[in-house]
Amino acid sequence: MDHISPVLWHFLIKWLTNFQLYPPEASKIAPQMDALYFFMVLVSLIGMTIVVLLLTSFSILYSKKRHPVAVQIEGSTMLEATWTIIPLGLFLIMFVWGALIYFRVYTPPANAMNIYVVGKQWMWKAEHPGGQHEINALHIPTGRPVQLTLISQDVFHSFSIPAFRVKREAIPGRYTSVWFEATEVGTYHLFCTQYCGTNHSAMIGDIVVLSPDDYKKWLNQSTNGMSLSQNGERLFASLSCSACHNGRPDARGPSLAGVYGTKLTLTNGQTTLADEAYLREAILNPSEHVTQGFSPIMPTYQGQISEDGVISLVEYIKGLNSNDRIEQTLNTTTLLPDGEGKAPSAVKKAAAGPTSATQGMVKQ
Ligand code: HEC
Ligand SMILES: [Cu+2]
Repeated sequence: MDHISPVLWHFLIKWLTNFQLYPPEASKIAPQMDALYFFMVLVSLIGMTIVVLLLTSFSILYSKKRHPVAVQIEGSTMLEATWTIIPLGLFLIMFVWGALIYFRVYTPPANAMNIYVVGKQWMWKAEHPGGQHEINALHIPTGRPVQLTLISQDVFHSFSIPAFRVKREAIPGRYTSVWFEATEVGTYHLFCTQYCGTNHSAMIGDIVVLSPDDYKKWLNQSTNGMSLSQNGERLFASLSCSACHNGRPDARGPSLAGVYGTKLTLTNGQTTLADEAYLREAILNPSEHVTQGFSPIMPTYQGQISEDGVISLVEYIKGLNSNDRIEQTLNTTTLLPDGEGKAPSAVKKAAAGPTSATQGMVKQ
């Protein structure tokens, strides 16, 4: 082919061989999402067919040749009611159907495993509870609901996995979440679907779905010896959170044991659920929501802890179920819990810090 530009030709071949009308359905929600989508396409097609048929037949039936003199027809309640009520019914079906799917996608089941995802120009960083980090990739098992808690470190990004039919904004300063359950082992595309600057199109990655056994293997291979909550415990001590949150009766701050998942009453009378998002807010903007019975003495940690550090602290606080646990942190400021059975080697790592910290920040 010499008449056609080689670039265009190459593109055409590539497009023809890779053309997929739909990405594979690789999550539990995908077939449900597609059913609604096909329903909407079908309704549109039927609507379009009716309009085109009427248009053509009327322009033939009522042409000037057949009807030289125009006749004015004034209103038909029956006709107008029909073309109002039928589409209204169809749109309401789409609305209710869509809303049901929406609530499903954005309400993670209680038994979902949680993975944190931090978006930044221009990459995705995933953090597993066990401390495994990955960049522009996410390993997950099949057959288990996975919840992602997303946040951005700079601008708006959007985390999209077409094969799972899910997509969720990663917003600076706020946790958002989405969940899915992968059904098919394989590797799928991850895209950022919110224009976020020069290299937006390179903000892509692989979602690697493994069988539960392979996933366990992967977790063991990729561990750096310190889980998120262990790292959080280290930060809790090094940032002196423990000076006020020591769990003792005369402590200046409230005990954080068991606080996760409870309803807190604030000084302004509002109640709020202490979820991940609230814990994050409480650390970064403590004066915005002061817990009843306490004075607003907690300093803000805005700018001193990276999002990764906050995630570790949140995971540590989530896991605190008794004051004894906090006492342990106080007693073993540099030591990690011995129950985990890997004290000596992990301690060294803890002291060195798993990631290089930004200048001026505490190592996290
Ligand atoms: C100077 C003492 C002080 C220090 C240091 C301090 N806090 Fe607090 N913290 C408080 C007080 C007092 C409150 C309750 C009033 C409020 O909500 O601001 C509080 C509230 C909280 C809450 C909300 C939970 C609740 O029951 O109200 C969280 C979470 C929290 N602190 C985490 C931390 C973390 C993590 C650190 C270290 C990075 C830290 N705090 C350091 C005094 C402190
Ligand atoms: Cu982006």
